[in-house]
Amino acid sequence: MIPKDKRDIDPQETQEWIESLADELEEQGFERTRFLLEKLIEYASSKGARLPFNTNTPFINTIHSHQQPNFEGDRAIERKIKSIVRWNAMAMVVAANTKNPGIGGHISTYASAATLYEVGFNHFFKGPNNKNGPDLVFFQGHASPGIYARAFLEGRLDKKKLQNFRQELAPEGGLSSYPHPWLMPNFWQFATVSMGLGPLMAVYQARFMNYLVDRGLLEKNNRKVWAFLGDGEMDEPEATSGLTLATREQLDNLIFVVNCNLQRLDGPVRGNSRVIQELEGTFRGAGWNVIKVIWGSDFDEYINHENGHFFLKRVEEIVDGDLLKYVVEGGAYFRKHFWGKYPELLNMVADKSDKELEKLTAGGHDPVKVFAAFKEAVETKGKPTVILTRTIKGYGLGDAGEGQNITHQQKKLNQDELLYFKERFEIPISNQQAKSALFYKPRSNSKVIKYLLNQRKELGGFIPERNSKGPKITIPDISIFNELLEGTNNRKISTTMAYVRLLTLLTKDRSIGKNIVPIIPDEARTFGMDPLFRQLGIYAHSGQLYDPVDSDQFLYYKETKDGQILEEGINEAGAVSSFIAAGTSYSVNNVNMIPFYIYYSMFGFQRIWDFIWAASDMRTKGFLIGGTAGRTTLNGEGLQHQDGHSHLAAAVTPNIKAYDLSYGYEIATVVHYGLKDMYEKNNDCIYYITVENENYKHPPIPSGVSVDIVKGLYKIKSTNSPTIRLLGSGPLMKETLKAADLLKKDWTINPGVWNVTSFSELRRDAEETERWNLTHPTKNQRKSHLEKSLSNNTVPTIAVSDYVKMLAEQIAPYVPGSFYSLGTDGFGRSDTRENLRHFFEIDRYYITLTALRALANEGLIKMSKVEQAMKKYNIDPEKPSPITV
Ligand SMILES: Cc1ncc(C[n+]2csc(CCOP(=O)(O)OP(=O)(O)O)c2C)c(N)n1
Ligand SMILES: [Mg+2]
Repeated sequence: MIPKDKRDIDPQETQEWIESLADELEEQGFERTRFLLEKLIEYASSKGARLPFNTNTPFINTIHSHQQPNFEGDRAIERKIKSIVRWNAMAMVVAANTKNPGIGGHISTYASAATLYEVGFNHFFKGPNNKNGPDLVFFQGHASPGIYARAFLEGRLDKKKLQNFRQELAPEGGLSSYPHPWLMPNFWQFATVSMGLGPLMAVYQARFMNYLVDRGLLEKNNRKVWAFLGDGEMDEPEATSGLTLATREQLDNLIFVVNCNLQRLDGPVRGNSRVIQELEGTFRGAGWNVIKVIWGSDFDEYINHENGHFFLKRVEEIVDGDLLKYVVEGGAYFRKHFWGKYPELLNMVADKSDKELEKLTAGGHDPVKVFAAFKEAVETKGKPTVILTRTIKGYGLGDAGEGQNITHQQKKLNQDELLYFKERFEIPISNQQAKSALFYKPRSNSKVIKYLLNQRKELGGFIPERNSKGPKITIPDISIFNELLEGTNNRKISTTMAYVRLLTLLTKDRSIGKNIVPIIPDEARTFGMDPLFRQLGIYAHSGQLYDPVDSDQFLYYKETKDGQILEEGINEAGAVSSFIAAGTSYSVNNVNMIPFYIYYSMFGFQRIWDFIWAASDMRTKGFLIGGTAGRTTLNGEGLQHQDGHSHLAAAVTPNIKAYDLSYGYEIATVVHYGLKDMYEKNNDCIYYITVENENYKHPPIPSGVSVDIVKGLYKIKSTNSPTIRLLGSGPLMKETLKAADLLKKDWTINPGVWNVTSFSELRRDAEETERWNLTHPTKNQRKSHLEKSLSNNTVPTIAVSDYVKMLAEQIAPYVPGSFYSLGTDGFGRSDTRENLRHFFEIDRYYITLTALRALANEGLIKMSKVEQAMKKYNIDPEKPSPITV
């Protein structure tokens, strides 16, 4: 008999319906039953019955006990391996914090996830030599001690390394706190600790694998992308933002495993409801295959019991806060508060002691249940799978933190707690060794080690393992860009147009054209890239299933399975994840791909800097192109579009080389150098180039400046005995040259003029030089490019850019003479370029004014000349400041 439901006006009839369904289930099976139910629902809906939309299934395991496959391993040995890994992971954190209190580390995350990872390592994660190609695994960053502890058993990391957890600076090296491909370049592939980025990056890695296959650049394979995620992490907006893309693209190579220990750092993820059910709804709604692994095998007997419906009813009543309390309070409390609600339920556990009740396993700690879920996930076709698995945070810590609110931060165990841990997981070491938290590794010919190595061998070798070099690649000669190097004569174009031309030339190149990945978040028309739609095609896994509205035109919107362009829609976070997937392809797919991601520069660093930082962490290569950049050059769009500061962010991202360019030949020079730098010399960096939309004539490249363009500063105009010099940059080069004309014409001053292509590269070089000089005081002191270029003349310098003043100021300490920076601090405005440049005080008149005042400050001209200039150029001394509005 099913339990009473208040809404049920005729329980007898309900029971009859259920019984006939039960008969059907028994006789005809699931498929037929599901069909009948669907028909009934369809019929009821057609008659006007409005059925509530429900994305949830009952709060039990998706795979029922009678559906689960056999576990294909030696459970006893695997338990031993797992216990030893648990011990060493815990000992690593405890030892590090005993030696250096406050060094940090996490015990509880891995403690909850151990079974998930061990089942993966022993049975699923394909290694680099697997004939189906290696899987990619995004590990939960805070679980890294467990991943190190396993690598220790595998013989990949030695004891010294483990002792130096979080002490990479130790002379013999150490282990990075979290996954980091710079600090451990042969080990970690993906940086995951900025939570929420991992899930989105994983979606796009899976999608990019299909892109490579669909374009014929990678053989069809059976590789999977696994993303292990925290349930708290799923609250980050990025974590769920790729879910519908994953189904739209039918990413059956993608598996999310959400470690639902129901806790985050401060406390419960959802104390008052159930995070697993909430996530189930989200993922099912997005069309994913959802496998819940909530209850361990110990619970099967209650679910399958003749009174099992009481169990089903009870689990629907409780919330996560209750589940957490049962763990912390123990068996008697669990009996009273959970089972005790209904006599039928209480009866079911009458023969169990409190201790036994306490030990009933959660689904995520039961290898049999986890194995079943992983197996179904890898076999699922046509859609991605998420496994929502219930675990216990700090599992095995006992009083030291199991399930407690403080558990995330637990880093130290006292001697009793260490002994408890040792006993609970049967670690074969002495009590004395346990109290000292010593590492334990069985002999290499022991069953445990042999088994573990054999499983990895069968699966194709160890993971994680990072490949640091892509295959050899030859970059074509710079002459492919001759058209840009030669200038535009009288034709006026923008640097954006020059960039699009460059991209077109590159994609046509026979040797590397196919490796170029143009990425764009719904802004191709803004940048004049739409002709590429037809030429290169827009990637669509399913091809083009419709006749586009512009199909009668030559440049129609062409979607195709082997399309080269990744048109990501209004989704900068997704687009940069594609950039990361393409830019790490040399390492994770062994295929050199060269991403060119162009976007509205305001929606780059400002909006998704964390992804760009992660890209840098992961040694991504490629070009980020900040389009329509410059606070006054992008006129008309107003304050939310006008970027005057992305170069500051770029300057402090360690391996980003940032350029704000004025002319087509500069773009050709920098891109060509960048291609060689990244793909021939194998330097792992990102080139950030801002391009603008102001049209003007582009001169041909002056001779001998290529090297200096890349270094960040080259000479445009020299004078015999200069009294002042102007540094222009990007779109403000034009105003700088006009100012030089004014100075000459109106004041007979002839300034030297330089073009700064990169303030940040100049500063880096100067700082490195200074650093060397500091520690080599008696050696011949070195000179930076800035010094070599400018130190012949100690005259005042006026630097101007379309960015905040701080951009140019970063080189001030290294420039001889006084230094004045003009820039665009303040909110943007929609107005003409001319008005904006006046408003921000960076136009030719303000440059001239600043130059005159600099000379007056030096006593070279009278201050009254400055006032004269203000009158002459109509500069109002009481004009409102751009930064105070
Ligand atoms: C973007 C971001 N915000 C905050 C943190 C700090 N942080 C690290 S772990 C953690 C809690 C993680 O909880 P959950 O995702 O549930 O993982 P668990 O450790 O419980 O498996 C927090 C808040 C972070 N690493 N990244
Ligand atoms: Mg959690």
